[in-house]
Amino acid sequence: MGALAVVAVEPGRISAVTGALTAAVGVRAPRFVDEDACRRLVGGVYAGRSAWTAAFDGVQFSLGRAWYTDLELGRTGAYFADAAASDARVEASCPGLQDLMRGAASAVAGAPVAQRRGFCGPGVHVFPAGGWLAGHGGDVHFDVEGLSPAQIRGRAPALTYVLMLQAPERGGALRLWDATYEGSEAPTDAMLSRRHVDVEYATGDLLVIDSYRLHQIQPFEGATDRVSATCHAALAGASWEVWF
Ligand SMILES: O=C(O)CCC(=O)C(=O)O
Ligand SMILES: [Fe+2]
Repeated sequence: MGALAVVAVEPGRISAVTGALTAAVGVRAPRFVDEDACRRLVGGVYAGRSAWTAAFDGVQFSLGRAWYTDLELGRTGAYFADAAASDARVEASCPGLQDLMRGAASAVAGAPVAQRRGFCGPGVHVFPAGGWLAGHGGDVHFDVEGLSPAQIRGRAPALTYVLMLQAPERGGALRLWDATYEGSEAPTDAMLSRRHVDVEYATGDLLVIDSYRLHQIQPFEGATDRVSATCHAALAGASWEVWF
């Protein structure tokens, strides 16, 4: 069996992601966004700090609401009630970021990608330097929370997009396992013992993975928060839609 591969595509060629993902566990577009643009976006994220949403007792924050956090925290009512305002906060702090993420998803899908009705659009994760996740790493998980039972049953195509806006000083890779969702959100020991690869991010890199793939943020060090824009995309019927 070949090595567990994460392949790179040129930023202008991300339409090749879908094909590349049939053979690789992840596809990276190095420097998809240049450093100056990332710096501006990160400046906006911090200028909008009072509008961040905290989750898991301050383990992480987001600009814009993330479905999986509100689902786990029993806040789905707040998620839907706040969706339009969540998008307005992201746009106010990071103008153009949601369009950039949806544009990336459209380029990969080769078709227009719509915002999922009622859901929050692409948003930003902030994992604080020196925080719990920096010390322990994140949850080992699949990104299936936002998929409907029918989508999961039919294994609807679903992709996760991560744009690293501010890489931490050391560490903070995304570990990708040679294992995908098999009907339970709890990874088995057998899955965890399979091979894995750690994707190290540089600021500006875009990573695309199959949302059914087992993954985990690795611990990180230094005084710099890990700040990344994220969205999930899935084929719903005949068209793709995105949410955070
Ligand atoms: O920031 C990352 O590298 C991945 C984040 C993640 O796993 C998620 O948003 O579900
Ligand atoms: Fe994830």
